[in-house]
Amino acid sequence: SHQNSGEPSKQKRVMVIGGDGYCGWATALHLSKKGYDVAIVDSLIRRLFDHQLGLDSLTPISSIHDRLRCWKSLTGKTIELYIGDICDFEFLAETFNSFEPDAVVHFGEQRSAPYSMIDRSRAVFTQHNNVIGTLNVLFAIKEFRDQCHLVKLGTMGEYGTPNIDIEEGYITITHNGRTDTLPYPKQASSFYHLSKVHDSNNIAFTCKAWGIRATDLNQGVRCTKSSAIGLIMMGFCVQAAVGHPLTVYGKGGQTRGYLDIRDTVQCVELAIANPAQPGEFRVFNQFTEQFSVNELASLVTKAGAKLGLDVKTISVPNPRVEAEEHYYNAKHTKLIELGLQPHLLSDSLLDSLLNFAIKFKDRVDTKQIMPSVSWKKIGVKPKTVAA
Ligand code: NAD
Ligand code: USQ
Repeated sequence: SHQNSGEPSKQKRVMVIGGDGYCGWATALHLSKKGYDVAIVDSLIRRLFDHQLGLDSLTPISSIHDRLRCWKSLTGKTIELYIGDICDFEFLAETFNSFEPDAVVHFGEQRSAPYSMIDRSRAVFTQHNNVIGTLNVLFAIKEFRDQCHLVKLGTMGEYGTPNIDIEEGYITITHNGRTDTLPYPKQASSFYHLSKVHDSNNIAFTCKAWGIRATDLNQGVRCTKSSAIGLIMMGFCVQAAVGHPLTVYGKGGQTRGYLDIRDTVQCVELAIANPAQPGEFRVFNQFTEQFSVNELASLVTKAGAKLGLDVKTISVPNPRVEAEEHYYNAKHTKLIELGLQPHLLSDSLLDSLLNFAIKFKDRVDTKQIMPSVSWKKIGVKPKTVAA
């Protein structure tokens, strides 16, 4: 079978929904470089959230038009661009009929857990945007491109933190003497994470009912150089750079799966090159290492010391509702079997994240560092969090 050999087996047309975002942009470039025909579909709404919340990314982000022009001048390759909201079915139908994708990689969702917990209207927006957007993609595939493979970004957070091993999507259970392989139980803990659970259910059902081919990539937290909300790894590096103590929420035993952005793009390419069968709902757990919050804090403290930073840690009352000490052992072998070669978190990567944070530390708004969104206090009154 075709496995990550560099060139796609046949020319494939890949639509990257959410291609102006952090993971989507990196993926669009990677696939374009590998010889796929790529189109980006994005509403650019992420840029609006950041304005609304008074958040700036750590580095300035050029406009999507400038980025695409730059790519063309560097490589000679064209990436097509469709600007619009996938919740608008007419727009989505147009993009399908115009681009005729063989695969759709769907990153185009509101991805912040704290954002979804700000107030009722943000919770509703998150679930509407994510669930209806994905439902529209499923209808578009059924109607216009029934062989098109959906590669959907899910999250490890769909599983929560059960006191047994986490499997990849399914678990075989024997109950009262009978045995079946069932969807792994989901215990998401934010309205954002729940939107991913709802998506997974809708995708599983349409694979069965309509013969759609789909891969759900339950991604862990990825290490990134981007903005302020969530994403603990870069958050800790930024705190270290500006001399703020690292904010460990509660006891700090919260353990999650993590991966490098270079592995995100590899995983997506592997999924596209080895598509699911018609009617198959495949689930891969997409992360390469697991760490607790305390472990991350101690890694950043050590890396900071090497750069002459005196990094302190404080425990802040946990703004979230989550287990702070728990068992965690999640399988992640299916992508490795397809050929994933992980970039594990190394001293040199941490060094470069920290140096990056130091370089851009003047752009950091230190008022945004302490958590401002409470899982318990969320209410119906619209909240302006920038204050
Ligand atoms: P991001 O916010 O940087 O990118 C998402 C992009 O989707 C944005 O450019 C946004 O404008 C676009 N978008 C949102 N709703 C849309 C709509 N209705 N129509 C068209 N475009 C829309 O997020 P990211 O960090 O790159 O994450 C991408 C995906 O991966 C998300 O689905 C996220 O849930 C998932 N994921 C991310 C992580 C992580 O650590 N960042 C981990 C697991 C899963
Ligand atoms: N945390 C701290 N201190 C901080 C920030 C976070 O202790 O200053 C803790 C959180 O309580 C949580 C963990 O660190 O237990 C991870 O938080 P995070 O903000 O890095 O990540 P999270 O909100 O879970 O969401 C991110 C992405 C989301 C993706 C998810 C993968 O924003 O899109 O789905 O990671 S996962 O967590 O595996 O579900």
